[in-house]
Amino acid sequence: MKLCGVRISNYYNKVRLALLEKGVEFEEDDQCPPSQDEGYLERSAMGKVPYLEVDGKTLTESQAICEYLEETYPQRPLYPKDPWERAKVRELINYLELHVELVSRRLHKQVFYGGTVSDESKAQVERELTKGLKALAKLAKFSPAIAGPELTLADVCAFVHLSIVSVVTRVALGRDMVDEFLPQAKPYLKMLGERPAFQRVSADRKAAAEAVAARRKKS
Ligand SMILES: N[C@@H](CCC(=O)N[C@@H](CS)C(=O)NCC(=O)O)C(=O)O
Repeated sequence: MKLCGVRISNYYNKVRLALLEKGVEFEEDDQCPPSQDEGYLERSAMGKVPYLEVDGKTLTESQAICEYLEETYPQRPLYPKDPWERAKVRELINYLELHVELVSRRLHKQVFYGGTVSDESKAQVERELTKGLKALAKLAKFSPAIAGPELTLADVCAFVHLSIVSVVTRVALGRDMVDEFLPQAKPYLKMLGERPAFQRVSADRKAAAEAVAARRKKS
């Protein structure tokens, strides 16, 4: 089984973290950036990362990949047993990804790729993020994990996504919206960051980001 993508990607890191937390053995091709080349689209139909190669076949979409891993490797589960609690974990993941991460992603063009985002788009993002983060604050338990006492896939998602949303809103909007609407997030992310798998993924993400910055400076 091989995980393909790049270590600066939050969705790639979501799957990598899930694999590491579950203690599943896997190979990695972390030099496999998103692409619209025909060959790449055969493996990842939208040209996105991550994708997982298993026995010559590929699977895309981080959530589908994580659910496949959960069913195939039930050890060290990242979902609670109770169906209601499992659904609550999925609910949190949807809030994090659809109503927070995907919204703030509209600012990436400016923050990471030297482009510009119009004031109108920024205001729209700000409005939608306010709604998404307020909603997340209602659902998040932080007791101590985001869905309750046990670490779940929702924590993995919160870790990889909230840290980016924090930076992106600070840089593009001049306000850290995560900190504003989820003041518990900072100590919670710090606590997660002390787990070995989280520590490792963070360090590797940082190194990958530095390598990208150095390459851009050269070219
Ligand atoms: N819903 C997808 C999102 C994956 C995604 O957006 N990946 C980004 C990198 S973080 C990507 O490949 N972007 C390139 C593109 O959109 O063409 C998932 O959960 O896997």
